[in-house]
Order: sequence, then structure tokens, then C-alpha cells
Amino acid sequence: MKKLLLIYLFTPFYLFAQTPKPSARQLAWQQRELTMFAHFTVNTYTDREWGLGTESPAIFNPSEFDANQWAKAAKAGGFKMILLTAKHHDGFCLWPSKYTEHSVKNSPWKAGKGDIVNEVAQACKAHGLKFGVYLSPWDRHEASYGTASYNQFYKNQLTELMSNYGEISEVWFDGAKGENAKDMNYDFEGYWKIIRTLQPNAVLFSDIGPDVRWVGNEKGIAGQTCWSTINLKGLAIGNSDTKRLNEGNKDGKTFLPAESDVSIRKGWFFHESENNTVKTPQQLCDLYYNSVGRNSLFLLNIPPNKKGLLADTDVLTIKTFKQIIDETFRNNLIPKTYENSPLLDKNLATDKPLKTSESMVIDLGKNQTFDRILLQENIAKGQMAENILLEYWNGSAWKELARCSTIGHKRLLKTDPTTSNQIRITINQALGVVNLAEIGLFKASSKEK
Ligand code: FUL
Repeated sequence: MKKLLLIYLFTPFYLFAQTPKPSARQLAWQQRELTMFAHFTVNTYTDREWGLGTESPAIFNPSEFDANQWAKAAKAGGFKMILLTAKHHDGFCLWPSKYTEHSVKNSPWKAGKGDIVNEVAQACKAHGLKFGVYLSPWDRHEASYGTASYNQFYKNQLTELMSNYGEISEVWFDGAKGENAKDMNYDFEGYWKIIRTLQPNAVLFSDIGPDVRWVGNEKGIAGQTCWSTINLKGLAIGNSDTKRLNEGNKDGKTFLPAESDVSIRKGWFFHESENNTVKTPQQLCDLYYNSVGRNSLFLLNIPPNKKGLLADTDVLTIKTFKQIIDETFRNNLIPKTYENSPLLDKNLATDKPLKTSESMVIDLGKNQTFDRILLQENIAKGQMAENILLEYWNGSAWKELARCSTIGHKRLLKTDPTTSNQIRITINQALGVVNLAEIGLFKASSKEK
């Protein structure tokens, strides 16, 4: 007791006032950067976005379903995980749940013996991808929905998914609820508990976490200012302040980074009529800058078609997207001599923290032309940097190159093509010492435009 008191008395105050830090599972999530979403259910066959719950399982028949085609495409697009809608709002289950008849077990596909969740999980494993599931709390089919017993039904389904499909790395809790469903009180705390017990490494997504928050829009765009920390007071699942979700709070008490979701097509589900809405690789590059490049994760939906395959256009688009991003970021113009310094530490660790207002000059050795900047903080130690100024030496004076309000795990900035032999970084404000772990200067691939 005495000893404890002494430790308390002699511990400097700032140790108690530390900024929130990520958990190991949050760090692993953030380093994935790209996740592929796959929206697939009876809606794929009815051409709807929200199913009614009255669809017959007989309409679900993905005659050429091939989870390996999905996984290969995801891999070629640079994605690290596939997140599958195991059950969307219509209640139809892509696995043969013991707790409902509304599932693949009553579909003609594989004569009712098939299991989409299992095949996608196995394909992910075979291709070195992580696997995650979306299990819609809102269920328009299940008769117990709206009563307390639905919570048990949902927990039973969650337990099946968490027990039978190997490692689950993310579980997505969608806040959407129809007008007729407002009275249903979900036992979210009880849901989290099941996952923490059965899949302790899985991150839990909802509008407000507990591990990952929604970015506040379905356009895949994080705030120009994007703190991983947020104050949750006044926020609830399905009823959130979207600006706060988009930007976070610098004085936020909870570490809860933002995930940026968007579909490659107009809708979340595949519709033949939307074949002309597939985003271009260049649009995906922009989204990458606006999500991953703003301290968020890019969750891109690529919906399988009626055959159970990703459409050729979508597959080609994500492959080209990855090629362009790789080309842009292949050649860091910061000299290799910095490689052993903390500044180019691929592990994102650094033992040379920067204090507020400290400037750091980087000598490029010779004139280089660049138009992309990469900054990374070692967020394991917390997100600290604020109000960052980048300048270049024009031969006689320092000139402004770019500014940004936050960095976080990764910040990507676009500038006009600039030629210089030195750059200077100044952290004008910070919540504490800044652990700048990686800096890059690049010349964008001409294919970005
Ligand atoms: C929304 C849902 O209502 C959409 O159908 C889709 O699943 C999207 C990712 O989330 O809330």
C-alpha cells in the first residue's frame, strides 16, 4: 500500500494525462489499410438494395460461385481482407444457420448443402487474406425481431459465425434500421462479449465502435482533419453526429479510428443496370488519398453478380488501381542514407521524437522533382501531430510546399510538381512529442490522371 502511494507521488503528472493509445487489434486493423467489402444476398437476384425479408431462398442460386475468384481479385487489388455480408437486413443467411430456415440450406445452390461463408473464409485463408463478417442487427425476416428474444437469436447466429469459420478479423454492426424497427433494443454489450471471448483479435465496427468508428458518410472520404480519438458523449449507434465521426476530436478520450466505406458501383448490391457506374481506377486512387491518406481505412465494396462472381470490369479496375498506387509510391526520393535513421522505419517505430515547433531539414542530395508527400506517425504511441508545415528550399529561401492539420497512421498530400534539393518539416502544434516514423517524397504515376 505504502509502496503504491510512493509510486503515485513520484510519477510525473503527464503520465496520467496521456493521450489515448490504440489496442493491438486496432493497430493491426489500421495497418491493413485496404479491405474489400462484398455485399451478396437475395437482393442480388431481386435487384433491390434493401430486401423485404419475404424473399424465397429458392431465388438464391449463384451458379458459377467461386470464392477463389473473389480472393484472387482482392489480392491483385492490394486488399488485405474480405468482409462479407453473412446476413443483410433481409435476414437471409449465407451460411446454414441452425436457428432459421431463411438461408442457403433452402436454396437450390449446391442442393442446399452449400455454405458461402465457409467458402469465402477458406479462400481468404488460401490466399493469405484476413476474413470478416457483416451480420445485420436489423432483420426483416425473423419473427422474434422487435422482442427481447431476438437478442438471443442474434447471439446464437453470432456464436455460429465466431465458432465455425476460423479466424475472424472484423465484425461489422450496421446502424441502419427501418422506421418500423425503432422499438428493437439491441443488446450490443452482450454481442461484443461473445466476440471478445471467441475471437479476441477481431475489431468491432459500428458507428461508434468499440474498436473502429464509421467515417460518417458512405462516400469513402475521411476528414481533412482526422483524429483517431473522439469524444463519444451524445453519440449512439444509428444516430450520430457525422461531422464528429468524420473528423474525430483532438481532445477525444477514446481511441476509435475511422473506417471509410464506399461502393465501386452506385449501389451496395450488384445490379446489371449499374454496370456503367463502376468507378475508374483514377477515382479509386482519389478515394485512397481521401481515406488511407487521411488516417483512415479504405473499405471498398465490390458486389458479386448473380453468377456469384465479381464482374470482369470491377476486377480489372481494382487491379489497375493497385498498379497505379504501387507505381506512385515505389520510389521514395528521400535518399537511402536515411534508411537506417528513424525516419524511414518500415516498422513505424522511432526513437527520435520531435517536439513542438522543432523543424527537421531533409537533404535530398540533389535536385528532385516530386508532387506527393507521405507522413506517418508511430500511432502506437498515440496520435500527436497537429498543424504541420512542409517547405522546400528554392535556392535562396524556404517556400511553403504544403500544410496539413493532422497526420496519424498515414497522411498523403498532393502538391504541384516541385523541384528542390531540400525540404523542411515543422510541427507547429502537438499533443505531446511526435513520433514521426516515416517520410516520403514521390512523383505520381502519370496514370493517376
Ligand atoms: C448501410 C446499409 O443499409 C446498406 O445496405 C449497406 O449495407 C451499407 C454498408 O450500410 O447502412
